[in-house]
Amino acid sequence: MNTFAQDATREVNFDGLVGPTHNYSGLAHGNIASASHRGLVSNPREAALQGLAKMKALHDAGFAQGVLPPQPRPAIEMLDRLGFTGTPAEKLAAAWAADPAIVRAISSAAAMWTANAATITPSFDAPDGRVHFTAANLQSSFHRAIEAPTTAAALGAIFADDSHFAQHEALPATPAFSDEGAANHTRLCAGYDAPGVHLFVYGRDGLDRGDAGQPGSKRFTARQTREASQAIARQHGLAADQCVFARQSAAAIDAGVFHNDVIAVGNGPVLLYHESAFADEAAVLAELREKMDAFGATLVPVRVNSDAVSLEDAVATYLFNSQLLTRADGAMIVIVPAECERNPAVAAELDRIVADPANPIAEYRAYDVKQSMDNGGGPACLRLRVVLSAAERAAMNPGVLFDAARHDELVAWVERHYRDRLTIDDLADPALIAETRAALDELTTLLGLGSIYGFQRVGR
Ligand code: SUG
Repeated sequence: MNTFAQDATREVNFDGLVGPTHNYSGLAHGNIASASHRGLVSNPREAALQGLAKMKALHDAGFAQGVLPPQPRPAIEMLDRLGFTGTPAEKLAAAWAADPAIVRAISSAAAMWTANAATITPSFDAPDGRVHFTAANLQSSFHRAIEAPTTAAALGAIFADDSHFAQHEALPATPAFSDEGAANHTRLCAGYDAPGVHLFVYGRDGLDRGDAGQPGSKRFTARQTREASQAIARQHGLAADQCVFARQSAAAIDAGVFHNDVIAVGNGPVLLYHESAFADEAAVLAELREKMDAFGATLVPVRVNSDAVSLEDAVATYLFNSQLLTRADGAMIVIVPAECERNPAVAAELDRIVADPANPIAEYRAYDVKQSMDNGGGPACLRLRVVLSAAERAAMNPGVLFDAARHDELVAWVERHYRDRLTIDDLADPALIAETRAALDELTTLLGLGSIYGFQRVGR
């Protein structure tokens, strides 16, 4: 089936629009790029335009593209909860005086990485025939834990029709149920409108069983727990024969693989992965094969060996944080960060993969998303995949679907509102509050979303 046909079930990639406070605060645990770029001067305007250029290129190539709005930052509502009082500017000043780390966290534009926004099960696989969404609690860091309520509000406004869409509450925001969304979830299938096997990848056990919970890792605590992945599968009504729960390798986590999408990517029946991705590679492949076979699908593993691309190079170039997409002719294209082309070993491996007739990957294309990359976010981090039938696309809010006109409007909006330079000290500037609120207020009208932000409802 031509997956580009208007009546076809399609994968829509919803990219996060980079917010006006994009900065390098070095906030993210286990994320080497974030730590090593801490304190760099950011360029929010360039970051947003790089993201929009990628969206436009993929839209122009015929892929279905959507956009998700940024979150209001600085998050003044969070300062209320932390006991700061007064006007928004007074609260910001008091928080900065008390502890600049609070202001850095509540100013982060990290919601741009929408692969972490939620986990989604397409209607084809759900027993009630609806698309299921669970906003991720992102509880492993303060700057991201504050995303979940606004993410849920945005998804609720976009996928509001409950005859087609089911919204679940985020999991309890506690280490036992630590959930980082679709970055640790891959649906493997013969086609978007064929049954899928759901690969959930986790790094540690959450509930105490008297053992280590994360055997082997010495450097970083894993973000996703097995219990969180299992709870999401239950919420969405997935049965045991539809799921594979796989543990990440300790070596990968310690090398900076804080989400599985830094070391593996899947699309259709293809799983492109590094040999160090999983604690037990053979067992994961065997279980995937068996469960896919039962649904009439054949797994196509594309393994990248360590002697071709080291774990270090994989993390530094984000080779696996790429978008693997099905073209109109059924072959696949992989959208990689520009950093991959500049690394000879990675470029050679990409050449080998696209030349190999044993897999359907026929082409790769590189995009420059450096502003995001320097915080550990590649092309795949920037997008949330939602498989939607034609009826579901018709039932969703059309304002967030991307086309040439939407692109031009968003570029003009960015150019009107965004700064081209932001330092950490600039985050104390009270002018940012009014600037970002004015921008986001205009954006929700532009995208037809209504009042999804707290400040629009209570004017704080
Ligand atoms: O959670 N970085 C994000 C990057 C998320 C990437 N997403 C996926 N792999 N799907 C994170 O580590 C950095 C923010 C800062 O340091 O200012 C940050 O949050």
